[in-house]
Amino acid sequence: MATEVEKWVEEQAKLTKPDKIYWCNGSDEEAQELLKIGMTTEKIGKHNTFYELNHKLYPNAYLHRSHPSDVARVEHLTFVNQPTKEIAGPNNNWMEPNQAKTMLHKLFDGCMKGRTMYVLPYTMGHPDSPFAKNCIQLTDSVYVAVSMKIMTRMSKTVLDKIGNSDNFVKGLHSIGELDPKKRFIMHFPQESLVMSIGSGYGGNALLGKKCFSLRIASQLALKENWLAEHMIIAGIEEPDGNITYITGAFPSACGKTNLAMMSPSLANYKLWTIGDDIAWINFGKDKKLYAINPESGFFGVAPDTSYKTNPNMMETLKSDKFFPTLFTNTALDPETNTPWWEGMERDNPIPKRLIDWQGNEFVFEKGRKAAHPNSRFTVSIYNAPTLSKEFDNPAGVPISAILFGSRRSRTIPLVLESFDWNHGVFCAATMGSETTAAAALEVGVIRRDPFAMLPFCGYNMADYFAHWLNIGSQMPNPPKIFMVNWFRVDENGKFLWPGFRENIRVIKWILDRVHGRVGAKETPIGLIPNQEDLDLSGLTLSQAEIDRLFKIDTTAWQREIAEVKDFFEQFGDRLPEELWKQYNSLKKRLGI
Ligand code: GTP
Ligand code: SPV
Ligand code: MN
Repeated sequence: MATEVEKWVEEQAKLTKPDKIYWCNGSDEEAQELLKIGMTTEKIGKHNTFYELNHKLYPNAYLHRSHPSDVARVEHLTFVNQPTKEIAGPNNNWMEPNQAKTMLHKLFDGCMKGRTMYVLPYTMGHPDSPFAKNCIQLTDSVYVAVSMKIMTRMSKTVLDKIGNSDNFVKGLHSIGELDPKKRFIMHFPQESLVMSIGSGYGGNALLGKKCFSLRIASQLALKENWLAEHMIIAGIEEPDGNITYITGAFPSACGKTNLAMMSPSLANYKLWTIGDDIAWINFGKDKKLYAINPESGFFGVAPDTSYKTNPNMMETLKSDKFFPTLFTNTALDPETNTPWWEGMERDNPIPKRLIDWQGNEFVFEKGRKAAHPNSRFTVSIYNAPTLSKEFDNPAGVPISAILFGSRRSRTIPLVLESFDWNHGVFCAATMGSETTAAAALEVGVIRRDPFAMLPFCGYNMADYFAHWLNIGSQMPNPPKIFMVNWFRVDENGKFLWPGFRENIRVIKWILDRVHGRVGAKETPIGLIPNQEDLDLSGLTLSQAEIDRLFKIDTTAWQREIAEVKDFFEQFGDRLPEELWKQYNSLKKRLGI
């Protein structure tokens, strides 16, 4: 008797018509085989899928060059096909589910002819965790199969766990023709199904990541009273040895991985990593919030990673513990056969010769980059020297503070504590981030990215805000909520705050607040530190710069208030009344 998994795989094979079906077990030997296929027979454009790097300097490392048109998530081709447009919300692209399936079936029909279909059985979360989910992804890409071994817990035991039930998350993926015109990433939350075609890249193709662990999981979380968030999880050890756990949401490319791996500049503070991108947060029996990281690897931005900015990540990339490590669309130093990216010049002189991310001889020219700006590494979290001993704890860690951060040159101070949970939800719901500091300085273009979840919430964000308000109302002592902003600038557009390792100073104040050790100063927008409580020892900030980090710029806030109104109005009646109440109170406090 065929199991439900076997039946589903069979059906998808009938549609996609692969030459072969191979069931993966997640072992190192298997990864060796897949890498070999990628280095010999499988090609992306003119390049082999994989290229072996110098294993003396980077043990276990391989380079992958993607199709040049396939280098990032594609939000305009990403759809959440809820039963109605209203349920999907203004924050999602939507298609009627049956119509979407008809269209996709045409694209998937025969797309794996001449190729192998890999069946990937994996769990998101530790298999012993009550919060873990069993998943099956099908793919015709060895790059995706090897990446999923690193990013998830892949094993045949998942199949035994699923047994005969049909309770598993389904992902069907094919690189198709890698044609942007035939590229779609479509979600069917009602069926816990993701169908993705035409891209082999990260969040488009590793379906356990953004597609399942955020878009589909956020919908499950709404139904089941938990939270699926775009957040880091870390434990901060204070000099007395006590560890406090925090989570933090920052939009893509706004500093999550760096914060999750921070090497604190303050003596006797340590940071223990649990996750750098996704947190699943559930109520414990004690009615406190507990977080797990459903992933088991980092898919991190390479440019700017260096021993100066993120030594722990450099160590992770050079570790020989977990096999293998992938580099995607970085440049190559042909002399040493090692990956190279912009920012490495902080540690060593730029090599005389470089091969760019597309495999061509790099010609140095102002503004030209050798590595793609969104080039990434895929590496096991077990390689991290800062890995928390709680990482595999099936229950997760208790959360005492939730941080929200983004790039704001003028409005949000270095750190701000919300008055209470509902005010914190308002702050997070109105979060915005500047595309680049330079552009923002001139024209002030800000994209609203509530909770850093705009591209990842699998349903109407108005309902998501209501869900957060509801979660808070179930706790007598909810975690404190803070806004942080490492990106305020001076009159010349230069970052005022040194950031990176120095961010521990802000977190120290946050912990002091959590443990009731210091007071705070009330402002119209929230609570800020009394200056003597913020440890700035050893920094060379002038009083004027410190003032500027916390200044409330009334003109900027007037504009902010107007933008928030426009943003809220697109949700119509669905927006919780509480958020308009918060909005009106803020206006009154600011005297606008
Ligand atoms: P995704 O993987 O896309 O979700 O990104 P992320 O949020 O993990 O961002 P990441 O840590 O990779 O950082 C993105 C960019 O922000 C890099 O260029 C970093 O150098 C920069 N960055 C991170 N932390 C800081 C900081 O404290 N100060 C400044 N000025 N830049 C920072
Ligand atoms: C992000 O864009 O937030 C990422 C990379 O973490 S991806 O996996 O492509 O979504
Ligand atoms: Mn991310």
